[in-house]
Amino acid sequence: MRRRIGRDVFHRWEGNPILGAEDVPYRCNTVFNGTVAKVGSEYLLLLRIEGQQGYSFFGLARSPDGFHFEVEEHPVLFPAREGEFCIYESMGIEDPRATFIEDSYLVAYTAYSGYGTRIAIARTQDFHRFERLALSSGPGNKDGVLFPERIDGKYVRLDRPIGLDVGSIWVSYSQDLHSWGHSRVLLTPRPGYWDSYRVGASIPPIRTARGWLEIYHGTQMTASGPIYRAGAALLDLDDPSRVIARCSVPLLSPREDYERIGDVGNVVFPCGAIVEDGEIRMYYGAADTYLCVATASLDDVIRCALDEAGGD
Ligand code: BMA
Repeated sequence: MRRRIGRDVFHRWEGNPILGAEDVPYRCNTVFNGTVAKVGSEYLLLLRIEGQQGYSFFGLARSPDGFHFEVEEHPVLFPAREGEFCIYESMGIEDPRATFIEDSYLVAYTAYSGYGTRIAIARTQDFHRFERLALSSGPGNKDGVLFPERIDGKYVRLDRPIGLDVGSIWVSYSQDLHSWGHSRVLLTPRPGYWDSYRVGASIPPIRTARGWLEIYHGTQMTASGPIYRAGAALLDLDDPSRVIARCSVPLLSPREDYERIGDVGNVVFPCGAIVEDGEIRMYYGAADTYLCVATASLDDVIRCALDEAGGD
């Protein structure tokens, strides 16, 4: 009998989408691009919610099992309306990515204004109170993800500056989360591949025996706009500016209606993942309209990054 292995390395949960606008207890346009944290025995999702006004803010959802989530009554973080961050968040805050480092969560997110996008960093313990720490990049940068530990005493981040309209993943280092430097380009779009148009970091890097696992998003431009897919790369544990391996085929591609049809169709956009018992559970925005979850064995994802998974 022909073996059916499915077309994606990640398997969608049959209850997808796990959240849509109808699950949010206040008026909004969409809920998507959420990052996950396990606090005690509870799973939390910090969600990008786009209000009906058109700008985004963050809400919080809770779950006992990582699949069935309830969105809290009130949003937890709005764009700053005063202080240093205010003018750079005037068009919203987007795409949070939470990293547990030392004794708290650092959330890197996109601050969006008429001056462009910047990577902002906020600290939280409980996902209710946030301390804005740094506007950590100039304009034209986004998709910031922080590593969960310092390397050689420095914070490390992947980010996505746009140079000459080319979107590549870079690595940068910092002593204090404010000033970032020693930037190097890491992963660039590959002509002829599924990630030929732009690439950006998606989930905070995960330490594995084979290197830092980075699940990133890559886009391919088509006559009807870009297609967003998810892929994987492995970076050296001691020197993350060294790429060990990169998948040639994606891990997850938009195929279901909820990924194909929405405010921006043909998008899967991960912002967080949890590894438990050898399984990686990835949370992703679908079509800029829903929040979904998909799982894979960590070994399969690493095999895919190493290009050992086969595929065509
Ligand atoms: C990216 C980001 C994401 C969004 C994606 C698809 O550039 O803005 O927030 O999900 O585009 O529209």
